[in-house]
Amino acid sequence: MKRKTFLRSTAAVASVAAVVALSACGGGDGTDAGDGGGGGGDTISIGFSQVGAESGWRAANTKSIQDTLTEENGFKLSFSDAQQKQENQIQAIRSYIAQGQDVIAFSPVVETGWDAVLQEAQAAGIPVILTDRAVDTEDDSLYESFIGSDFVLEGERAGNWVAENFDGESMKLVELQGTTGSAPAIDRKEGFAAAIDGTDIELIDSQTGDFTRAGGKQVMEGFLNSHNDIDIVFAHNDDMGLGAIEAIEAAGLTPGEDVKIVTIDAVKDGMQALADGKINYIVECNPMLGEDLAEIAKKVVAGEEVEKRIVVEDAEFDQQQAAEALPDRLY
Ligand code: GYE
Repeated sequence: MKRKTFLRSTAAVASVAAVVALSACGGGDGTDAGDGGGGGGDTISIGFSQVGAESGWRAANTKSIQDTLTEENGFKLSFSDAQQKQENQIQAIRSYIAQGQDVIAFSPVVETGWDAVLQEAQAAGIPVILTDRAVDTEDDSLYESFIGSDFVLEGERAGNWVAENFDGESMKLVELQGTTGSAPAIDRKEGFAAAIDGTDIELIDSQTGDFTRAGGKQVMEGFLNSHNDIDIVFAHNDDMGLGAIEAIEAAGLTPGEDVKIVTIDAVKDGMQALADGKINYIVECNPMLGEDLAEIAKKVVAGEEVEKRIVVEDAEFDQQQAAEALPDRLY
């Protein structure tokens, strides 16, 4: 299986959207596509299929996209929420194709199973931009650009923090995974495992909490019932970590002390829990992708070259740094 080649392709790859001009006449009745469907105005019609509303990160990401792809900025945005279901995303993308949108953008809930619908968009001459999460495909001509964080690196940074602080103490660790089959769940798991490899930190259990607070709480309750010696939780996002805090407190333990917690995202609620001492460390995942998406969409429609992979920079925070960063935190 060929996967993740994009992570290695650092060079800017020419991706001239020569077919874009044709897309206007491409498909469907164009009824819902504003003037992007060949009306000749400067407005770019863009259909965006969001994963869902599963987390604080997702809410911030949706806000960034809706606040940036505005009419004042030259866009007519059609936005849909797939409720974490791939079939809903495929359906949304098909309707954007039928409407003759100028550009289609989406954040794929899982990595595999996109080739057919992406080929349909390509056949209709509609360029596709990926935000946040990657697809697993052999044919990277099916999308123009992928804008998002390096999730393997995020997992590695979380694992490095654990290794640096607890190697030599025979700690037992449980993992709350994100949505099964999603790029961030696969990559964060991989990066983290590589970072703690060779240490005496032992991964004793690992299950999905689907990136939600309720999922994190429920899975953590199960972990606490079946293991009485959990020292550390690695949660693939803040929301699951926040759910785990509730389960840990309900079990009469002190999160951040009896059970250490490291998460990824650094959204406000997570940062507050970190500043309050209930989480020990957070690796950031920046959700503010709207501006990059707007810029790439404009370039693609203008037939300019765009970078195939745009890696978003992330920070990381300990408790002290979280307390300092919180007052100015945007998300
Ligand atoms: O970390 C999580 C969200 O794809 C990076 O999805 C995103 C992840 C994020 O539900 O909170």
